Amino acid sequence: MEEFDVPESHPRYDSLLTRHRIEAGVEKGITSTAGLVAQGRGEAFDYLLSEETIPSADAAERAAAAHLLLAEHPVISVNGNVAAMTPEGVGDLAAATGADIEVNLFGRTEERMRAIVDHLAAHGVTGVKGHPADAPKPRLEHQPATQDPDQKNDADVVLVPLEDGDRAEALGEMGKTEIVVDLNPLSRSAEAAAVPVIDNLIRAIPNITEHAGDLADADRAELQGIVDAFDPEEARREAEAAIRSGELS
Ligand code: PTJ
Repeated sequence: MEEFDVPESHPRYDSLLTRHRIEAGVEKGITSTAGLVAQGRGEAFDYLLSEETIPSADAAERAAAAHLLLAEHPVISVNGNVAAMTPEGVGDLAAATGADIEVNLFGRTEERMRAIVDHLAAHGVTGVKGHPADAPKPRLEHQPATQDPDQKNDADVVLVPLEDGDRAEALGEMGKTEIVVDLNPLSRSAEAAAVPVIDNLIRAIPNITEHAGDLADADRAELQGIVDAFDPEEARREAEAAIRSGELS
């Protein structure tokens, strides 16, 4: 794959870098080809949001940080897109919140599980769960999404960036507090989430980490206040309104 040599001053630098990472992820066997399609869909929404974190997304990111800090067993779920886009960001967020990192793939293969664990390790992220040695059996084709074999079972708060709608709904039904990062405010995943973060993952992960750093000394009452004040419907509505207004881009 060609080196990425776009200057940082380029107005669409982050977007082009993300695309480059996803392409490289496919070449390395980390990201699925469906992941390329998902990225294209995300880019379209991000373009309509002017590739910016809108205020309601920032509020969602603060609520996400508060949830992760309050949790007994927070888990960050990593798929092929997340691993390719921001391996170091996932490590930083886990360190800031005490969350476990698990690889959970929609299109699961042992090769891809291994490639992702190795890729994370190459970026200093170790102790990742869900690698082939300790992973449960992959879901059989006929099993419904509710019989998810993923290892989030004993988690109380899960961050599932770019999750497939069926799996997001199944997690909600399992009683998990679900934080979803998804640029589409109308997606079923965003609708299933207690905290829908309508932002690009590449901006959302470091911003949640920053909020977690700010809130590191906050007591439980303060964290709970942030969680209680957050309204998921309002966050989705404001993102949709921003997209429809056409004022941003
Ligand atoms: O690696 P795997 O096998 O687990 O597969 C991962 C994908 C993403 C392919 C899988 O979960 C999938 O098929 O997802 P969907 O159903 O295509 O949904 C992806 C959602 O993420 C869409 O609503 C996109 O708009 C959104 N999205 C794409 N890129 C980004 C994004 N949201 C935030 N940041 C992005 N960079």
